[in-house]
Amino acid sequence: MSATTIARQCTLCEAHCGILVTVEDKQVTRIEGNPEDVLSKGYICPKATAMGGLHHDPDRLRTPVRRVGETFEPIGWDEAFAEIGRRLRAVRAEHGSSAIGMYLGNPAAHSSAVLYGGLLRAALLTRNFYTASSIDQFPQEFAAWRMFGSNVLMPVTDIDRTDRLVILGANPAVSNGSITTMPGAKLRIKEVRKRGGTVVVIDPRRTETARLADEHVAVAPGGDVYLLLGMLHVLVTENLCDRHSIHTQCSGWPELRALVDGVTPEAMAPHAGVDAETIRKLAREHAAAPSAVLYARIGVCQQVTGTLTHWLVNTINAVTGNLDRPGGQMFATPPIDAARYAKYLPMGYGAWTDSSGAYKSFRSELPVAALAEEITTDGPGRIRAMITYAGNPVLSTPQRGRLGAALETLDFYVAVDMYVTETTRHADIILPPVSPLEREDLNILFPVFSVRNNVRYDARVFEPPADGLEDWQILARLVTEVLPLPARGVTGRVTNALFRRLSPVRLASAAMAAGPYGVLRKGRSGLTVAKVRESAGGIDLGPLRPRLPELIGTWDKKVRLAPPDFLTAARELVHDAGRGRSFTAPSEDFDLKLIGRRHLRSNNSWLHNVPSMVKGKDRCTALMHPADAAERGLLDGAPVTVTSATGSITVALEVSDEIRRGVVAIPHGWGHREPGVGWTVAASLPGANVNLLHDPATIDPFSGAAAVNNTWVRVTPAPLAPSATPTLAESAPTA
Ligand SMILES: Nc1nc2c(c(=O)[nH]1)N[C@H]1C(S)=C(S)[C@@H](COP(=O)(O)OP(=O)(O)OC[C@H]3O[C@@H](n4cnc5c(=O)[nH]c(N)nc54)[C@H](O)[C@@H]3O)O[C@H]1N2
Ligand SMILES: Nc1nc2c(c(=O)[nH]1)N[C@H]1C(S)=C(S)[C@@H](COP(=O)(O)OP(=O)(O)OC[C@H]3O[C@@H](n4cnc5c(=O)[nH]c(N)nc54)[C@H](O)[C@@H]3O)O[C@H]1N2
Ligand code: SF4
Ligand SMILES: [Mo]
Repeated sequence: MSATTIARQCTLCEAHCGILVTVEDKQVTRIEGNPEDVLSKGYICPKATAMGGLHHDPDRLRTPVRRVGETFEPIGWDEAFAEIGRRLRAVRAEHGSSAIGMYLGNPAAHSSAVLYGGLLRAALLTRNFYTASSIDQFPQEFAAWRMFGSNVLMPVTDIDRTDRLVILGANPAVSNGSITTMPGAKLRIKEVRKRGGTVVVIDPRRTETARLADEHVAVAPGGDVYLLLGMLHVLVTENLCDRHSIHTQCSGWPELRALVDGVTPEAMAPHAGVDAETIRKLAREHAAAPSAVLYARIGVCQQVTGTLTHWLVNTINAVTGNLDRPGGQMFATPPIDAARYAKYLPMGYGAWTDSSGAYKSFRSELPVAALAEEITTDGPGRIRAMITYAGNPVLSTPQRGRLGAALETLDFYVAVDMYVTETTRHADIILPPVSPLEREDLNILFPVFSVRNNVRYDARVFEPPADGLEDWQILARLVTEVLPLPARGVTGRVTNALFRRLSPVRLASAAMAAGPYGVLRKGRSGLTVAKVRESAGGIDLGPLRPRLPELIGTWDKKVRLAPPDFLTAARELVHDAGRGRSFTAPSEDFDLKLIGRRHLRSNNSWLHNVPSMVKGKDRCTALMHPADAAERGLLDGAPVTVTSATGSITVALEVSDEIRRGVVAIPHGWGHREPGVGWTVAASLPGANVNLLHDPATIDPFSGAAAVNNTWVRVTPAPLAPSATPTLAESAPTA
């Protein structure tokens, strides 16, 4: 049997690395990096091979299934859509539009089917719309919206040209970057140093990224906001700001200066957990470098100060003249220039709330932390039916362990997913898309956040099975089912026929024609999908170019350095800090701060069924400093109980001095031993759901994002047999 090799991308994470997939006898026999890929240049991480593992996984659903008692039975597509339509329309007729809730998970953003996700959302007209963004980049979007006039204008870190890269709350050596698409992040970081630049990592853990850096600053979790305020004070009082950039690009400079008056590094140091001299040095070196950029990501998003921290990150970049210039923070010019138009979209901020009034709508959706309560709380806004698409919120979001039971109480629940997961096991019907290797796509979202302008294409490696549907086709059928169509028998067929012709690739092709490189602007030399398809690894559209003030959505085209509500919140924070109250001070009952971490072979909750991804040691461990372990009499490898005000879980302890004292790190997305889960490999693995420890009420007050890096815990020996032979934790000198 001859082998064929097809170029496409790995769609598991934002990096979308170019891969070459070799197939022999219908089996994926090799996956390697595509050296011709214009962005990843041959780089792949160990997860890429999971694209093959997923495709061949016997546990992956290949046909729609309907729940019968405790099990699922196959059902035909037409029958499935007819039943879903009937049930959803009945719920809406009886209880109104918002009685149908919808949740969109992370992989939704990794294919252009997300366009149809948006269409379904619009067709539902529900206020109960949720996404993984509200446990992810919401604070970053909120800060972007207030400062630049659009939530899409989250600036990209120009890592390939910077002289100084300062990373806060991100571990790109493992994650390969997020909201700055930078495949091969490790190599890019090494390049900064090779060309004489400096890399600093600010993180409570000496991460894989920190090990590549010139300097590691072990900040206290949640301490960044204090550290950045201290830095800003130094920049202002020592006259280190770039006045020209401030005056031409920004507004709010006098208010910003007033804010940091008296906010000295000495005053901030105890709350940041970083000494004053380090804060001063960080400020001075940021200003002195020819170009410098602060890059912050999820570690600081998932904090109660998430929005404020991202505001200060953008602000420091701007006032040191590093906004919209090479080597600083820039905006991409993607082939579909979403940011240009996004500024006209209403954000619907606070237009409605959850039933308790605690969570405000932002980006016309509600924070996911409210979800379980919105299903179980009686009242006019109660969710009676759910649609989940590419998400596993039972594991991935804090719900006090109540979401699974809540899903059971629904009148009807339909999931679009290829697995029976901790979430979808509660569904009445599961609709599985074909495997990612069976779909064709154009990467339309991530060029908006890429370190170089580009466009890349995903070819099908396998022809989809005759009765297989791609996500977009499933979503399109769902749109038809929920639209209030008259004479449904006829109009439904017409709508379906219309949608069948409008694949996202076709839609993207039209949008690209009208974009900055499109045929409408460039004539025959313009970009077309055909040209992208023919390229060996996508088309490079050049380095990031300055885009201000054109792109900005504020009326005067100025960047807002001092949004009034941010100033008020920051003043309160400083005031509290002056009285010894801060987000980094431990409480009486709990003495350790819990944060998250990611592993190179894991992807949120869902690669744990591919054997090559989970082989080796237990990944879901509580990482603790040796001195903290010794103080508590805890043994490396022994099971420990981690308790917060919200819940308690048992995992194995891992002792290492890479983590700051007083901090414990546990990864999310584990705990697959629930009954009925269809992941047979994952179901046998150790680990627990860390989100049982996080309180959904702990949120970033601006964006409503779940602040899961702000949970206090206590760790005690577990009354269980140890899973491995424990060794006495070495006691380390106390810092
Ligand atoms: N405590 C804590 N919690 C966290 C985080 C953290 O750092 N700490 N991180 C958060 C972040 S950043 C994120 S993005 C979320 C992720 O949260 P979610 O998006 O809710 O969860 P995932 O684990 O990504 O689950 C993805 C699901 O989509 C399915 N899937 C995969 N590919 C496809 C596809 O192509 N089509 C369809 N239809 N389904 C598909 C998988 O089978 C899986 O069930 O988790 C968040 N949760
Ligand atoms: N291998 C792998 N890659 C992934 C994923 C995965 O699950 N596995 N998930 C993908 C997704 S959905 C996303 S959103 C991205 C996320 O990409 P990153 O943002 O790079 O995510 P993490 O690796 O979780 O890094 C967060 C860092 O923040 C640190 N941290 C925690 N609290 C604080 C704090 O208060 N201050 C500071 N300064 N640091 C803090 C943690 O120690 C951790 O090192 O990764 C993507 N890539
Ligand atoms: S970094 Fe790894 S998982 Fe992400 S796209 Fe590249 S190969 Fe795939
Ligand atoms: Mo994420």
